[in-house]
Amino acid sequence: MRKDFLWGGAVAAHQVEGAWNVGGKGPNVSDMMTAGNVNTKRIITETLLPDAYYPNHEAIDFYHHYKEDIALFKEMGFKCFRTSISWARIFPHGDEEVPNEEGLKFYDDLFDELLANNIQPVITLSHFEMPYGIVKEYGGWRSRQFIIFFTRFAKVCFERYHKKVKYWMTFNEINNQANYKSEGSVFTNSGIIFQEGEDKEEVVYQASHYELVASAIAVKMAHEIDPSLKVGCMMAMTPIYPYSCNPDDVLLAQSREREVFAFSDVQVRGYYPSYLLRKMELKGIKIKMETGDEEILRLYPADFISFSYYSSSCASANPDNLEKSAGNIYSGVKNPYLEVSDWGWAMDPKGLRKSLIDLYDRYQKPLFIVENGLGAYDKIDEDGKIHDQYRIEYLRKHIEQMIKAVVEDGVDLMGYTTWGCIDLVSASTNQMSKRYGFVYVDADDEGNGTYKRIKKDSFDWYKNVIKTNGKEL
Ligand code: P53
Repeated sequence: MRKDFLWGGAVAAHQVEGAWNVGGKGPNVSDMMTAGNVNTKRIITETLLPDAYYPNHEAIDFYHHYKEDIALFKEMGFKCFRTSISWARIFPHGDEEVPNEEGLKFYDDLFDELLANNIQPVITLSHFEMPYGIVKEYGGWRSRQFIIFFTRFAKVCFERYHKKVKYWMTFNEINNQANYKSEGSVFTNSGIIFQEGEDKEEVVYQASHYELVASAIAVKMAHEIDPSLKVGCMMAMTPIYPYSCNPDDVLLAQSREREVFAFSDVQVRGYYPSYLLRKMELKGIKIKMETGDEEILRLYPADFISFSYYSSSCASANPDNLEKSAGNIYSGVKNPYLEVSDWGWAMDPKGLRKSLIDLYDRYQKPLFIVENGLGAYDKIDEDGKIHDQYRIEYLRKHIEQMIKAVVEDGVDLMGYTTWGCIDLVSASTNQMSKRYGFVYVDADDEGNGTYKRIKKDSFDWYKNVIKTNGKEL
């Protein structure tokens, strides 16, 4: 692996920071969601209900613990740390002209602390997060106004932090919202709540168009402010396998996989792929584009492709007698060759190698794995420790395949950050008990606990992986 390979960990502001109404911050979409679990969906409430529990309000209180947490990342030897900037700390309602200085100052301090520990911040601008004020007032990304609000936010961040942050991403898992059947995903990606009777797919494609244009404008701004800045797209990568070699399965898998790639195709190639245009046409989906939109998309493609990888999925043209898989985003039928996690997500290390090859073949631009990890129930043993051998196994196997993709398949890979390097609030269920970290945080699904940090066994293991640049797994 190259010497400057960016080993590290990743989180998102709303899943760790807490301090939801501190420092002038306004509420964001995740602040409006109650806790759920595997069987119960989290609920989006229009106003804050006095008796409901909102896990993101406290999260792991990273806002007040970040120095202690960064010291732990430093101990593991992190080269980079991916987090996001909470948009509502900078623009509390979302449509202000002037940013909130206290919010900006918080990220100055955070980035300074990272840099002082030789850790490069890698920053997502909107990670399932946007001010709830403008979501309520304008209907989220349904409104073209959001391009103005977002690019204003992006510009403020690039201008303020360009000397501290080189690698940026615009929207987390932009393709996640195409899963319009999951209302939670559409709300957190785009601030959209569906209305009775509307064509959900059309609403989602319209919102995405605005996001894609906003993303390209952000690339333009970043390069103008500082030509050394790199702005990537961020997509959720889920390879879709044909369940069998029946050509019907193969064709179905291919068309599902196009849904996975649709948005990054626009962001990286700079134009809507013909298959997406044709699909919209055949379904009668009409989206509003303005003059100049296509030119912006074409002129300012993403500099690199970052992605999350957790799982793969299978497509079958005859799924009737087959077991369904629990999904992350692109659920399908269960793959009989793969084990599943506590949350039913198929664990597929070789799928990561395939993903790297597919993405590199498709785009020929540097790749960055910015999320990968195992959500599991951890328990503190009698010796006071957390023996998370299962997590070590999961990560070891994935890193092994990642290295093969680089060394044997010639993929250009910038770095690897594990998801939730410190335990955090889950994005899909809002549970605290779905843990990903090398560091345990003593907090439960109801917000009880001391918030004390405890190193798990995987902590020392990952430390050695980084130290040996992936030679010792
Ligand atoms: P959680 C769905 C499926 C796969 C990844 O997910 C997803 C989602 C979104 O709900 O999101 C990414 O916490 C995301 C992170 C998230 C992580 O995967 O549901 O970028 O914010 O926490 C893991 O286990």
